[in-house]
Amino acid sequence: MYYTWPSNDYDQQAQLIANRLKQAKNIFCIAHPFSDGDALGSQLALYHYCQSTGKTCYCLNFDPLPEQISWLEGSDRLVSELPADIDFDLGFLMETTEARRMGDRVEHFKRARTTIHLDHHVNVTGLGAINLIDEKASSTCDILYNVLERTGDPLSLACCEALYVGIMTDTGNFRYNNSTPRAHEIAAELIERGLVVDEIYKKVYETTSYNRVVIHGLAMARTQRHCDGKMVTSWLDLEDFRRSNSSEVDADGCIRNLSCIKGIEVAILFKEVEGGKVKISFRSTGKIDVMEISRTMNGGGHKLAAGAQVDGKMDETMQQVIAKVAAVIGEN
Ligand SMILES: [Mn+2]
Repeated sequence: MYYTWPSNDYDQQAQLIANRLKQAKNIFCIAHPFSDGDALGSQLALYHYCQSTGKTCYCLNFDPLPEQISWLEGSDRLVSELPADIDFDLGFLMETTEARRMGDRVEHFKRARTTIHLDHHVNVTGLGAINLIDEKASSTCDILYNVLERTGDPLSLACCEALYVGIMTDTGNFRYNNSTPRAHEIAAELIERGLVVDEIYKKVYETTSYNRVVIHGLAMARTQRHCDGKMVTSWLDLEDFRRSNSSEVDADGCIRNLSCIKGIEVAILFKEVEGGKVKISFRSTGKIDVMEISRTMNGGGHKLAAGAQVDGKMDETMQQVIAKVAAVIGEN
């Protein structure tokens, strides 16, 4: 289903945006806070397209970039302010489901004479004068490629690389079910333009830090089984983070490793945080609704991935939560 405006015809709409882009001189773009590969990829792809066609493009971005994508060419040219003396022909809003998530950023969007919103999430309200929102698209970079292709202009290697990283990261390196035939087609077209995919893969997925490996190792070594192997748990306390000189961000992905264990229904990771609190992450393989469980602790999320933060000591919290989840598993 496409949600587009003014036309509901995808081709027409993509061509309209391509034409506007070709005519424009001064452009800027915004994406959601705390960039992922698709948010940064779509911003930088637009930036590189503008660079090679003699246009000015400002990429507004206010947050630190994750290491996995910060190597992308142009990452050092992001700005946190738009120059006051430029009249912007076009402002792009990308990879953003709702204005609320943008905070003050949405104010910037109003600076452009024409606003364009590109996105692939479900239930998105188009916030632009022109919107191209395709729920079936693998990523925003997928949609942006369809627009850039229609300009007829050649795409630079840096532009192709940014688009590829967006599609690659949003599809989990072409493993998730949004790895559509079109996503593969676009990847093929980008590769034909000269991308070196194994180098990109290495930078995105096989580059990590020492601290990250150490903190993951600690969590993995403490993995425990409960309920005949239907539940697995592990934990990290503040002392672990201090000793390994790592931060909570370094522990990202631990829970995914736990949830890959064959035969489990629920994986839980407990992390001690400052202020006498414990953060709890839940993953379900399908049978158990972990959002329901996390809601009983004032947390949230969705059926297969949820989290909560509670006051309390690690030992007691773990005992209580494990008992609660064991009861849910027993009922199912
Ligand atoms: Mn995306």
